[in-house]
Amino acid sequence: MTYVDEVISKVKEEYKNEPEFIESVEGSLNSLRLVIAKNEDFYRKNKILERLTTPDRIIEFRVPWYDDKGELNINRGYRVQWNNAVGPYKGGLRFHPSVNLSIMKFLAFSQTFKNSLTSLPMGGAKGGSDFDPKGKSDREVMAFCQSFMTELYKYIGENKDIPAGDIGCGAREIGYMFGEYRRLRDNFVGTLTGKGLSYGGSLGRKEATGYGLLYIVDSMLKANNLSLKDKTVVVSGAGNVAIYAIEKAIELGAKVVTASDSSGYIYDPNGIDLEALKEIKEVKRARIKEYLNYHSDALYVANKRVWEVKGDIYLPCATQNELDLEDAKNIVKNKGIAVCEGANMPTTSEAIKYLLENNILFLPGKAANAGGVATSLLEMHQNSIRLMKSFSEVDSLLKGIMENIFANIQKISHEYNLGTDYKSAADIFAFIRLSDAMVSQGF
Ligand code: NDP
Ligand code: 2IT
Repeated sequence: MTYVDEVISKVKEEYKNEPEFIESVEGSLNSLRLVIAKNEDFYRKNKILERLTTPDRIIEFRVPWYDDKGELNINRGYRVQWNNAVGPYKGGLRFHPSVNLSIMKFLAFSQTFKNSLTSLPMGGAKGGSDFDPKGKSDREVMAFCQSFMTELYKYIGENKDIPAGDIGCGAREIGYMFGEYRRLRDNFVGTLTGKGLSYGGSLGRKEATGYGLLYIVDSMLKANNLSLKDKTVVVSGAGNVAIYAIEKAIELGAKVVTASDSSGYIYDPNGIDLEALKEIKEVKRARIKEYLNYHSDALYVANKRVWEVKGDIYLPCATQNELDLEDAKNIVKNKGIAVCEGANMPTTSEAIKYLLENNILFLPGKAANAGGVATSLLEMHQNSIRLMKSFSEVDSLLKGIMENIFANIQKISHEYNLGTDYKSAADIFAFIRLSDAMVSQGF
């Protein structure tokens, strides 16, 4: 049995009840076959794959908070600190009822690869809670966030572990957590990123994941003699990543025809009205169906996914496993050009295989959505030097980082003869850096 197969089967056996974690490990380790085969004895001797698939530590805690009816609620909180070989732990916090240990572990594991791929000094972590901010009052969200931080603050720090946002955790939640952290530490340091602009946040962080996605899509299309101009783009989600992906896609000359939430999707053949979408989602925190109040000629499709819509570029920006084999078949049938992941692991492994076999350009989330965490690093940098960069400075650094990620992926693709298998190339690049850092620092 090869070393890769050995470790995959151990992980599958040991963590049978953690399907998302297994899926992410299998996905990455399968990409590494060529690089491991070059020096299998060395990697085996240093137990590199065992080390990479085992988190440094998992912190799990109780989060009690009172709702507006005066009732006590108990949620589960997590922080999974995966690997800090290349820099302090870094990664977001997800607040969603589906959060469990398997999801936390898959996210922390892939964050470690993503952060390594940026070439920046950031290790990997993820955290969150099964708390659902949807439908809660501001006071309830604040009560939850304060309680969550009352426990989390013990384990984080500006040089140790720097959380940020993710699904269900935006500027409001980061603000409440930062306030509590500052109070508990009695110190003003940038231990969270995604902060508001009035208290240490970075210009451009809000836009960074979506903008970064489009910058790397643009690089990839150019490398394949294509461009975004006049392309039809199909986007899923209507949250932070989706909204700013739509904004930049429009700016780069494409037409975006969809947006969605967990209830259904909007199809607007005239192009999504971004201002309406921002008002519905960022201001009113309402359902996507409300878009019909702004554009009655758009179509609302309940309980279905956007992948049935004909387009050129498909950008899944909602959640994991939202694009499966059937969806991939639709995309191929509709002569799509590319699928690029704004979300983390939105495409199932069967769907990725089918897309690659059918020559659809595919960019994995760990490359395509790395602009968010990269700009978090720029926020940390600004906090450390007590200065604020302008929007255009941050944006041009972000663009450079995304172009550099794509250039590194291409270099590996050439070296390993991978053609346009950017997924394997991204994993290999991230792995080489991590492995080198771990071996150099001893066991
Ligand atoms: P938001 O909470 O802002 O938005 C999430 C969007 O996805 C909403 O439209 C939500 O709909 C939808 N969604 C969430 N869960 C589900 C589900 N189970 N089924 C269908 N739709 C769902 O999160 P973000 O935009 O920040 O995150 C989106 C994705 O991008 C996630 O995978 C995240 O991990 C990833 N990501 C985020 C980064 C960031 O900087 N924020 C950076 C890199 C990756 P509804 O409101 O109905 O739940
Ligand atoms: O998945 C991700 O990269 C994020 N949610 C952003 C993490 C961060 O630390 O900014």
